[in-house]
Amino acid sequence: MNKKIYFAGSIRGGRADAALYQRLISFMEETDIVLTEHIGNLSLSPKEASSCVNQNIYQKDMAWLNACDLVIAEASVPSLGVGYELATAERLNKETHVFYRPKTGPLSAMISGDPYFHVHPYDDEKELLAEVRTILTEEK
Ligand code: 6IA
Repeated sequence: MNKKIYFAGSIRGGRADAALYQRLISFMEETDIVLTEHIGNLSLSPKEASSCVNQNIYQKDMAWLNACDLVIAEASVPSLGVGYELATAERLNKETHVFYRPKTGPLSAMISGDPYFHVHPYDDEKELLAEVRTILTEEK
């Protein structure tokens, strides 16, 4: 309850799963706090931005990553930014869970081959939400 979650999902890598991110974020917010709820914003545009805007995004996201209790990533849509966040989460020693649908495509070996990450393949949204609920109710 009231864990601070850093949710990572693709933005410039592609928005095919944006509606799924939105539903997953709402689900997690029933019990906990999602620091990065903008990832599920369906009107978020992945277009190019000024270097100043990019620097602000980077600094804010790194501060949230530092402050979070755990990281949950949906990595079915490959994203450079999500990969960077996962490597940073490992460096910061954050508990990190990575979800992906094998049906959509294989996960990068740089994530599935790194024993630091808790990797969760899933078939459908029901299974995704049930596994996330289990993670969020675990006492640490
Ligand atoms: O390489 P990607 O864009 O797919 O990286 C996505 C990941 O990087 C997400 O998990 C976010 O935490 C982070 N990220 C990338 N872009 C943004 C962003 N605005 N705002 C917040 N976090 C971001 C991008 C929109 C911009 C055009 C104004």
